[in-house]
Amino acid sequence: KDERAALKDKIRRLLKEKNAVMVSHYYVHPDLQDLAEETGGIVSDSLEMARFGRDHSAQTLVVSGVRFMGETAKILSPEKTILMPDLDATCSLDLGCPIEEFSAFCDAHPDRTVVVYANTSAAVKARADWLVTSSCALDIVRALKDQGHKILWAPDRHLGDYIRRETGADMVFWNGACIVHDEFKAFELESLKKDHPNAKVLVHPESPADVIALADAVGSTSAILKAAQTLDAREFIVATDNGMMHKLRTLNPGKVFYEAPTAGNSATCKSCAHCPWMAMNGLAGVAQVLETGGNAIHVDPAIIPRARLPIDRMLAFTA
Ligand code: CIZ
Ligand code: SF4
Repeated sequence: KDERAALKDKIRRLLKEKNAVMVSHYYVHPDLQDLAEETGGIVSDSLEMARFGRDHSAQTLVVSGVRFMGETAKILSPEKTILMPDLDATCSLDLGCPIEEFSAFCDAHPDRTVVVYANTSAAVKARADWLVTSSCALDIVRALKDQGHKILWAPDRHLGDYIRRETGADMVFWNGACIVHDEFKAFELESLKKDHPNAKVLVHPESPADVIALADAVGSTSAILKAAQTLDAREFIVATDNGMMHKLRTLNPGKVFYEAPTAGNSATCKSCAHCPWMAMNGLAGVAQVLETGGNAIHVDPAIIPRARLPIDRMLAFTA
């Protein structure tokens, strides 16, 4: 406990000394979420993390999250130093969408507008027309459909198919999935609903379709936070990374939040619904990179302008 307090003090001091600011994702450890907010940074989803990093005056950003978030920050602010506690913190969606195969897939569908999720490499972004996150994907695809576009969607097939069902857009899909959300199970969720008949079910759309079908509210992390505050209920079952529980509980004292069941977490595993890459972020890593300047994100300068285009479109659309 003392060690944590000492690390937090050290980070507070180093942030000032280095003119740095921290941005943390909702899925990282509560210590990193609280410290980011307390020191003038934010805790948020990848869309708002990107916008905040771009607009903040600090010359150094510490990004607690996964690699694509650091890369997006670098693409938007190539002149800034972007540090991450662990450069091996990646994402199954990013890993499952290598640029060579993805580029060939795009070449095979030249008539389609390429829409990719934020959870992708800089090279994949540089091949895309639009970037989206789960908080703006529906609106952007709906607008493209209304303008007559046919869509090539990558990489999360559950989110893509959810958007297709909601918008009726003509879409072809890359076959990717999030290893966390893909594990939520509809059968077990129905039985948990029976145990808590008054609970409302909040689901992130990276989850399978039969889990989404049981939801009272479907949406991004920010939409889930909003639903927990506005829906008329005291109890909620939440199908997203359990890192979200911290914000849900602190913003809603008196409400009760249960984790939706995954293949393993009902009895045997307390932390199945948690991203192993998000979990690589910790206080010690933050302190270390601030002190040494290690783990700086590099993106090939040759692809930055092209990778920036779909991100700028998204940020302008959601402004
Ligand atoms: O599942 C993720 O990694 C999410 C929700 C990213 C994001 O857009 O914040
Ligand atoms: Fe990727 Fe899923 Fe982890 Fe998010 S929670 S970083 S989508 S693997």
